[in-house]
Amino acid sequence: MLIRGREDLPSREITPRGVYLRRREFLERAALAATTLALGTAPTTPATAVARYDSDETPTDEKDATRYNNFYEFGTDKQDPARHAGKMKTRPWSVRIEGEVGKPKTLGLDDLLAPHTMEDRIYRLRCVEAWSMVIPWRGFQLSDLLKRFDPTSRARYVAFQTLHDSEQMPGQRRPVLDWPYVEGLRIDEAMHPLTLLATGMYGRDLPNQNGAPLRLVVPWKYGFKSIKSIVAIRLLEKQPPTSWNLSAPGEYGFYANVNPAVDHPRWSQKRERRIGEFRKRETLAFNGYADQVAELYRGMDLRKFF
Ligand SMILES: Nc1nc2c(c(=O)[nH]1)N[C@H]1C(S)=C(S)[C@@H](COP(=O)(O)O)O[C@H]1N2
Ligand SMILES: [Mo]
Repeated sequence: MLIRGREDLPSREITPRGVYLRRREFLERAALAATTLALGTAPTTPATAVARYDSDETPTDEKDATRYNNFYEFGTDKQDPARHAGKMKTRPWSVRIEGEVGKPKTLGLDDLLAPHTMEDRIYRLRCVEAWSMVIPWRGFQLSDLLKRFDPTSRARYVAFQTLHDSEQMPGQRRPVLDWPYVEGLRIDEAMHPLTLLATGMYGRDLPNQNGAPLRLVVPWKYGFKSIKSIVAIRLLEKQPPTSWNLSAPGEYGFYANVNPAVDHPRWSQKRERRIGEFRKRETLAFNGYADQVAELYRGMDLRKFF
């Protein structure tokens, strides 16, 4: 079996290195130029429309983001995924889309990705262990994928499942978690424009340790919600079980919204260490995305639904 090289990937999957940065700069200049034209004067505030979902913070060093990972399928040390995930075969790869959809289907990765236009977005990632990073992701909105499969009116939740193969994922030989890793979102969270399926980061395909070939990115929730190396997406009427909630229900809830006001039972969530920095930063409600997502939880007691 040949392992597919970059040259075999659909061309829109290939973003030349550095383009994500230049593109952002270009869009900002273009928006600025358009505003200047329209007003006939230099604008006093920078254009924000194109950067709405982006963080304007400096991305974490790529070496840190690819060598300091949580991916328990490859071991529980932060360095284990970079050391051991290389063995995982990410082509061919298929994803099952099933449950409360009009058109359940198992699709090869290329067919799954084909109708989607990749975008680059810089998001913060905040782990429940109180560290954070800023990552330039490449991906597309989960909502665009879900819509293709015609969710039924009973679809209230979305469940995700990681590959289960202890040959390729040696960490699955130990009962650290109940394998395979599973995660879930409420349907409105899944359909939110901030929620991405990522296929790349830093202008390249995802390294295996970061969840190749396809992972979830939910920037306002603790990192464990962003499940890696997805093989199944299931739409459901009932709330699905999630790995960390099964493992320690008192410590990890289903919602797992970043919330500095609700401490983990064993440590504070008020502050975080940005990887690459020494000083601590204040953790922001919903990881700084409150303007976009707080509305989803209006009227909910976020201490109870943590
Ligand atoms: N399948 C799977 N997905 C996973 C994990 C895991 O152990 N297995 N760890 C989670 C946790 S705890 C975090 S913080 C993020 C880390 O993502 P990163 O390594 O790309 O920074 O992945 C999440 N997704
Ligand atoms: Mo995490």
